[in-house]
Amino acid sequence: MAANPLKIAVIPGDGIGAEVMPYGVRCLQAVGRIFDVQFEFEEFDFASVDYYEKHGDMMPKDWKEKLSKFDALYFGAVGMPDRVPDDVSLWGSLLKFRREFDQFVNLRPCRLLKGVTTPLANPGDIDFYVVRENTEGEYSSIGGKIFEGTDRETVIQETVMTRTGVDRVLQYAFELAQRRNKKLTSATKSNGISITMPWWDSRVLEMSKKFPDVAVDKYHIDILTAHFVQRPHIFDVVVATNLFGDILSDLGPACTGTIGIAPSANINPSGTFPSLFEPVHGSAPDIAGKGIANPVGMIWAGQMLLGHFGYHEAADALLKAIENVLARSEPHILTADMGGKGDTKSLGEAIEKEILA
Ligand code: GGG
Repeated sequence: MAANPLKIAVIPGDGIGAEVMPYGVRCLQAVGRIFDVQFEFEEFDFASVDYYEKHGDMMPKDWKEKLSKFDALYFGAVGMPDRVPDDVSLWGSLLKFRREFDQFVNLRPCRLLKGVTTPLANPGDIDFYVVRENTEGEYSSIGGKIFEGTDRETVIQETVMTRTGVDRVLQYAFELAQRRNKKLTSATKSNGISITMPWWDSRVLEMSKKFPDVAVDKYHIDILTAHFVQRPHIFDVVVATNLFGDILSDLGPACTGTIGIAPSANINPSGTFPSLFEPVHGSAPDIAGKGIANPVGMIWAGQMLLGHFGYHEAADALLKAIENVLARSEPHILTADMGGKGDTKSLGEAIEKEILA
């Protein structure tokens, strides 16, 4: 039986993360009231550049102790590059959560919802997951600079792939494919990146022997991005390294209308540590402070949180509420990224109202 009440650490973060978060919480509370899911929310001001400017660090020293007692983290966005370099804010917060809480799966659904306008000419029925390796790969801090400031300046950054790290995310992706349409696509670039990427391919081949009923195909990342745009309906589960998965899970939602609606679950499958649920989008400094950000990614991330804890009825109802509101395509409700004239408040409140209707 899932925990009830669910103890949720709310970490709004920066920019539009803090603007969409209240609607994520309100929608969870609304659906919780109907399906008898209790929440205990506690909000934290760290993992933000405001906190950094006050304290000289993105998080307090005891952040792990503070957050370990929660069932899940509900996270907005991080980064304000005009104030703190992006790599400092990201490595000081979100990447620490993913690594220290061993959230090695980043699950990112990509679905074309009714009523949402897509830029694609022939979208078909888009409904797939990107499974992104989330704790190693190209996101490594191993490397360095030599001869800085001279003509011989040299910069090196290593990619790290471990057998444990790659096999466990592949296993997760294969299991997901097995529960869905038994089709898995793997993304690499094994002609150009000639050590790590062919090795990833070999681990896919090895893992596929345990899942003979799952059809596997593999693509180089460059042509795969073209297929995402031209034939996105052919995909079901796409597994990729940390960087490639990040890119694909921005491109996928852009093909389904807007990255503003895309959710993401950073999962620690064993439950030893809390998992983290966040919108795919970042802090969007260009629109921050205007109240016009799309709250759907944040709200949908809350839906993934409910599903993660086995509250499937509540999760289905929340997704249905999102779908119903978007399907009505009311310009005064929808945000500008969806072609509307509404704002964060109009769209967030419409979904909350739909849950309670
Ligand atoms: N809501 C997620 C967020 O703030 N993303 C900012 C970002 O750049 N994330 C990088 C990543 O997911 O690897």
